[in-house]
Amino acid sequence: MATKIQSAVRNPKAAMRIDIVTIFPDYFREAFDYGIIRRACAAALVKIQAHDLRSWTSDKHHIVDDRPFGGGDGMVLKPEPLFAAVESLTGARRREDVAAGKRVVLLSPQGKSFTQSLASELAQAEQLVLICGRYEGVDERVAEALVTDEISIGDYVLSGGEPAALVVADAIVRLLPGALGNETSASTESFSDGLLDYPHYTRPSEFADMRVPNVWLNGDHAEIAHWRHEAAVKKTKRNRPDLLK
Ligand code: 9WO
Repeated sequence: MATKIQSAVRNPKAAMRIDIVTIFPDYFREAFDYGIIRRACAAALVKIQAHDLRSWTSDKHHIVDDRPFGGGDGMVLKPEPLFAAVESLTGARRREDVAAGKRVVLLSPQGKSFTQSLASELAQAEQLVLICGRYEGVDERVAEALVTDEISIGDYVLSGGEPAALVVADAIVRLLPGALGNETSASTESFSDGLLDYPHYTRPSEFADMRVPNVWLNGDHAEIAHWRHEAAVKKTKRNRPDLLK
């Protein structure tokens, strides 16, 4: 007998929602109109919308920023429009009221690392709200009391959270069931086995004095699988020795 307990995962038939909160919604206008992500949107696996943070202001000038307490250069995103945005998009006014299947993400250099495994976890959600910071930062009460996940895509400073939101949305949407063909499991396993991808070659077998290694051409699938693995280990040693430890 089926219970009525609702797990924290999406109904596989319902589209995931991705709501992006930004002061530059136009930045995303064409970003999802290409390739796998476009097909996933067209197939209604996901509905992605970019929202203007200024639409959640109530003053005449739609002000979203203010000067930092304690002084210093630049401006900080005010908490009120961000709390209003998340409330209208999720129904929650605080982190602890965010429903189990929803995640409220702040893209920030102070976040935890975005990895393939975090992408897989977030791909289970029914709704993601991606908050993009700007100026010198975001009022810390947003990170403390509103967001469920503060995420960094890498150790560098951007001019805003928007490029990071694109990266996170892309990595998640391609994992949604039906977004890829049958290559899905292979292309995610190449990271989950802890190695970089193996090199790929195509025709011509000789180009400008550069030959494709013979083992790649001989059609022996077992031997090719062996050399692909060897090449992946070699490349990982050279470029990402940290992954082998
Ligand atoms: C600016 C700055 C200047 C000197 C020293 C440290 C500093 N940190 C920042 C900063 O964090 N600026 C942020 C720019 C303000 C909010 C949005 N910005 C942002 C998000 N930059 N980089 C990200 C980001 C997000 C996710 N993963 C990596 C970077």
